[in-house]
Amino acid sequence: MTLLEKIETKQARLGVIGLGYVGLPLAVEFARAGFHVTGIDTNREKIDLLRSGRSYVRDVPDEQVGAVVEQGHLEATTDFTALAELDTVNICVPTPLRKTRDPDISFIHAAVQEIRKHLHAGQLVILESTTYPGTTDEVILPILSDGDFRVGKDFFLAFSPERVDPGNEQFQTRNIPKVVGGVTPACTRHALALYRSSVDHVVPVSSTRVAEMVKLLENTFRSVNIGLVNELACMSHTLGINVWEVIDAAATKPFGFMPFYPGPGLGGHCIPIDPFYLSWKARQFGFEARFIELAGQVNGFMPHFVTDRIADVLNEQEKSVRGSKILILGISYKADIDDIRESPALDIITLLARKGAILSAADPNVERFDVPGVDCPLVEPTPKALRDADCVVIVTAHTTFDYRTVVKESRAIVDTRNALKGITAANIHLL
Ligand code: SAJ
Repeated sequence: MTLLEKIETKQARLGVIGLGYVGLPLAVEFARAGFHVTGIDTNREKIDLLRSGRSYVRDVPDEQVGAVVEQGHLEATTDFTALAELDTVNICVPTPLRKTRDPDISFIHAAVQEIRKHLHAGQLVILESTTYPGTTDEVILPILSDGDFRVGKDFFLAFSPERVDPGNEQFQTRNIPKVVGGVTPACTRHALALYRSSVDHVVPVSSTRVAEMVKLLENTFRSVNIGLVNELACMSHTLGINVWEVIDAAATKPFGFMPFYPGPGLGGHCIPIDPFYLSWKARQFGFEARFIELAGQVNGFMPHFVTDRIADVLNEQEKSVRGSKILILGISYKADIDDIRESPALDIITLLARKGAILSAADPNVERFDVPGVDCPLVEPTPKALRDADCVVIVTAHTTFDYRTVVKESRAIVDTRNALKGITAANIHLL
């Protein structure tokens, strides 16, 4: 039976390497489509949770994991030798930046080396991790082709960018169009066949480089537009104009405009990072990606801008940052999630700690967090905690916060997300 036939009859044995916020939803979606899926991750704790039918990704309910594990459609292991039995492998591992802001594709490398060890005829390998254009062709293909296997004949290789939007209840793996680019047309055909089983809409493109670039355009688009409104926020503050009102009014334009909103900075493991994969690659060819670098500078400045606004608000009370009690409301990188990676709240906490503030934080979605060398306990945002604070800073606006109490009890509020939209009060200071 050919791989295409195995996929079409759902007898193909699928694998997903990397069971994070991308890999786990994908593995579960494949399993719910009726495939036998082997999830592989180096994190023993994740594997144990999955084996006990529990999820650790907010967008994937325990019930979904429990059902596919119970049916035997999803197996989880740390053992890469399982690859020898698999017909397809999706790589969904992290692609962070090094301290030097260069791409770190060591996780991709490690996964591909494991795949190489167990590569057999007819296997389909798909990279989903966001990376620079050329990674699939220049890094993965040579490793998998170093024996007798020929791509497009003995094995198939493609790139398909992940588009998971953590916390988005409207768009999940099944109904987010999937872009797919193969090394050869046969590679594309096989990858499309696999995704058609579990995703409503697949979008073939002519190469892996195009597919890699699609993702980077999507995220650079966001980073640059967020940078634009962040600069506009700083400008509007200087001009004494309410930038939020400006954006809301501009958003009434029924065409040619898409609202983005200023904030305390850019968080998450994608938008602050992915564009620098593109600028790094462009620089190898002597091309300076100026918009990417500029957006990075503007977005990276926002925690400093917020800290200055806090100092201004305290100054109006004839207080210094040093010795003032500052309560940070919301520390995840965006609303209604528990992820604090790259969260601007951590930068703001660090900057305020350096100035000698007495810090505490409140976030109903975050159970623990740590800013090295900084004392910032997690507290309940009780009326007393709000009253005791010299300044309350809304850094992330969870929809579950009761802002009425915040406005009523707080002496001064710096609202970096316009969370108190429509409430006018002397103690509220907008970004
Ligand atoms: N942000 C703003 N202003 C905005 C929008 C976002 O300051 O107008 C901030 C957010 O607060 C957050 C950061 O930017 O700190 C990133 O926000 P995001 O909405 O881009 O959310 P992510 O990074 O969790 O998910 C994004 C996806 N989001 C959307 O498309 C809405 C998408 O770009 C990718 O699918 C995903 O990253 C990824 O995995 O690349």
